[in-house]
Amino acid sequence: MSTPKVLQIGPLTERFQHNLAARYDVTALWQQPDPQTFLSQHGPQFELLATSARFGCSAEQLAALPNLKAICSFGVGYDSIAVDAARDRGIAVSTTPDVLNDCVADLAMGLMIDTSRRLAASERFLRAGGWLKGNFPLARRVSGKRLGIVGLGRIGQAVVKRASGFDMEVRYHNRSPLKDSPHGYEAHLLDLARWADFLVLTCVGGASTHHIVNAEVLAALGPTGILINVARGSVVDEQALVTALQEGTLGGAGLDVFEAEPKVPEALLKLDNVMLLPHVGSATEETRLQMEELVLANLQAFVERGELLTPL
Ligand code: 8YV
Repeated sequence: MSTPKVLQIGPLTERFQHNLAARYDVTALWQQPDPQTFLSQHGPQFELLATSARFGCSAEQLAALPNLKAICSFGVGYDSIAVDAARDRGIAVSTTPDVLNDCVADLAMGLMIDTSRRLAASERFLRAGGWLKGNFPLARRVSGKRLGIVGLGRIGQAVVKRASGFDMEVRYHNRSPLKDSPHGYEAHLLDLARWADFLVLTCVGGASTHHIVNAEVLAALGPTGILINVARGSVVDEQALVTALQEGTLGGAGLDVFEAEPKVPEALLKLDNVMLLPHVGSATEETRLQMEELVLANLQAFVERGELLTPL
């Protein structure tokens, strides 16, 4: 049997590249001088595609791959993949769910603790010699606060599990209530924001959630409220967020994702009531290894049995 061909959209780790190349005849699209021209000439050769939440697969790319059968993506988000077009053509799509729940939830807790107790801000104060002149201003308690989750899926549940150790009351907003959830459901995001001390975003990105956290929601969260975003930058109206933080109508924000990442608005960099992270929710050695292994296992299952292990 000949080695199956795999088209890869963008690079992952060296280890992944090595393991992929050991099993497949890999074509690196990003290394082609003109990727779209390459696709229009060679697209029909490929039945398998490897990508990531970051690089995705656009509708234009998909259109140039008439024989594609499976897309195996690294990451749980699929807003960068033209999934509707893939579904219409019967192309199977896999992501890497579950293996990253704990790390993303850990990071969300870290952001909650940092933004309310002001860990990084107080460390900056100490390093700058501020302590020699006086005490750092009082921060805010984490334990016992009200936690509003936007998108109570697998990652949201992992955040809730951690929050129970902090005696937090939990409510959530999804498009519809979950059948077996013990937590209060808010049909309107605005009502959840009014109620919550922390509003934590663990929902999907893409058109269905674009800018759902707008100026009104931020105002409802209020001057002592804190927004945590470990989902996608597109969920938040970033300009409205900057204004709310500058004017103090929102207490603080912990952000791992941004609308135009890796570009972060200058105005956010100047603020002290935010913690800004470079999209590191799943970025641990352990989790990234499991994500890589799951992409490889999905490809293998599809080649051997025509089935993905973790289809969308
Ligand atoms: C990815 C992510 O690691 O899983 C996701 O959707 O956003 C991250 O965990 C990153 O985007 C890799 O492409």
